[in-house]
Amino acid sequence: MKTFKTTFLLVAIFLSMGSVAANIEVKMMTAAPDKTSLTFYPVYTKAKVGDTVTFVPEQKAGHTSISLLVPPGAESWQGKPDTPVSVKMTKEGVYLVVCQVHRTMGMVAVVQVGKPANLEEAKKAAAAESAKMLINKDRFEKALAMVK
Ligand SMILES: [Cu+2]
Repeated sequence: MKTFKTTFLLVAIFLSMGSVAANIEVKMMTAAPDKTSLTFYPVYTKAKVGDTVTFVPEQKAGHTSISLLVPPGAESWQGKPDTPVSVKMTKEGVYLVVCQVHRTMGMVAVVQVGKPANLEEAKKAAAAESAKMLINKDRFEKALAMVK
């Protein structure tokens, strides 16, 4: 009976928390359905604190997800080539992601978690990175324009 009460209480607490943490997939693609190439797909992702974002290599081309910028207090990450990497989003803010191999080709992504408190910092870092790109120089800017 005690176990039942404890379980009931835990379920009640869990339900009162509202939404359940989600698993969100961002593909790393050489050729994407929207005709773009060398891209994270989607380029912009919105998540909640507690969600997990997994970067999945859809085609093998050495795609490697690494964090370029994370909000203060959040952990950065460095994936391995052609290997999925899962990142639990524990802090609110804007995360900038690049493919280590194709960053100069504009293979980048933006993940927004909750409120974008560090948006100005993210815009500066994205502009500095975009200046080094050979193609798709506007990808970061377009993705950051979706941050609300
Ligand atoms: Cu890549």
